[in-house]
Amino acid sequence: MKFIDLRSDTVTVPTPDMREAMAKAEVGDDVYGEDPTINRLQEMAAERMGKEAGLFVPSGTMGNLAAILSHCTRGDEVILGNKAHTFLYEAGGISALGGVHSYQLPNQPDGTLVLEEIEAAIRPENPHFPITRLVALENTHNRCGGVALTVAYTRAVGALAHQHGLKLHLDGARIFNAAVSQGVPVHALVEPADSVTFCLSKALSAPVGSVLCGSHEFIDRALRIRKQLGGGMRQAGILAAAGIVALETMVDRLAEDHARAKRLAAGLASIPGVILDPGSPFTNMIFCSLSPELPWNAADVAKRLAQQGVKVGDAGRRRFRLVMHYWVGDEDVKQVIEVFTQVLKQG
Ligand code: TLP
Repeated sequence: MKFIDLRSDTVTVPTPDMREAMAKAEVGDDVYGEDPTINRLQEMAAERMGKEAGLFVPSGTMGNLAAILSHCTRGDEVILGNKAHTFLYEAGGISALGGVHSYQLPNQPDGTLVLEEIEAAIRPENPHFPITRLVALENTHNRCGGVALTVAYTRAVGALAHQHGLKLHLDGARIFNAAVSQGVPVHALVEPADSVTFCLSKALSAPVGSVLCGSHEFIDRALRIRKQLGGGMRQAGILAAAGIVALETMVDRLAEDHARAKRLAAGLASIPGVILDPGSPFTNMIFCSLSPELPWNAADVAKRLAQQGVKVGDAGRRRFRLVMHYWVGDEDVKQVIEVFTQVLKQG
């Protein structure tokens, strides 16, 4: 059975152009710094982000972990949102592997942290307290519905952090979705951040990898941490080649995903029993719930949708996440609306 898989944009497989570039990629030993394709990707990534240097890492999780461990040492503290991917879904790596303490602030529905709350969370000098080192933001914000943070907000947080001698890290797993949806250059969105991780293997459809970007001095430290984490990948130019194609060909088209997500959301909202989250979709993610009169939970409905060829993520007992991506076309959108309608009718 052919599935329309909306569980995540992480399910995207490489395009034919990526496979060709992978097959032809020039490679070398990257631990010696000798993989020309990785070096090219890192330079391209740093240039796009307006940073001095880039570091290819196997995953967004390792990018965030290497960043936080490069900014902080054991017993230091990072201020981040209680819905941040790093807090919720990275297996507690920052504390398990880095001894980094987290101070969680409530994420607002628009993905932000309240500036006054950030300021109040910064620890004064006192031997009772951990040392606040870092603020971390996420853009787009996954658990806040794929909402994009603005340049103005990111600048305000950067200014606040720097005023207090802290650094700012940005989990920009989907930073290109944030840039395209707001019509702003990506470097403007990440300019206030001292470091940014962005993912090639999500909406950009590459099979593997993320790039961590920052100053030369920061990336030198992150390189050692990546080695400690086992992320020195040798001839991984084969993977980086797909990442280069992703950066060259997959960024501008993200607007198509956002437009399709809007069409799908409108279709779903018209089905009795489906309630769209307020404002959804902001970018490529749709969040919606079952209305209270329906007796089923999201997992049951997701199972029945899958039996009809549509895979969706359950994002709570009665809530779904559907993520639009390169491999979902206009016909698929129609099909998903039809299948949802049938499944909810049948009960
Ligand atoms: N997110 C995945 C799951 O882990 C939830 C998804 O399907 O959305 N930052 C953000 C904002 C992310 O959404 C993700 C992946 C990561 C980091 C981690 O990236 P990977 O999976 O490459 O380690």
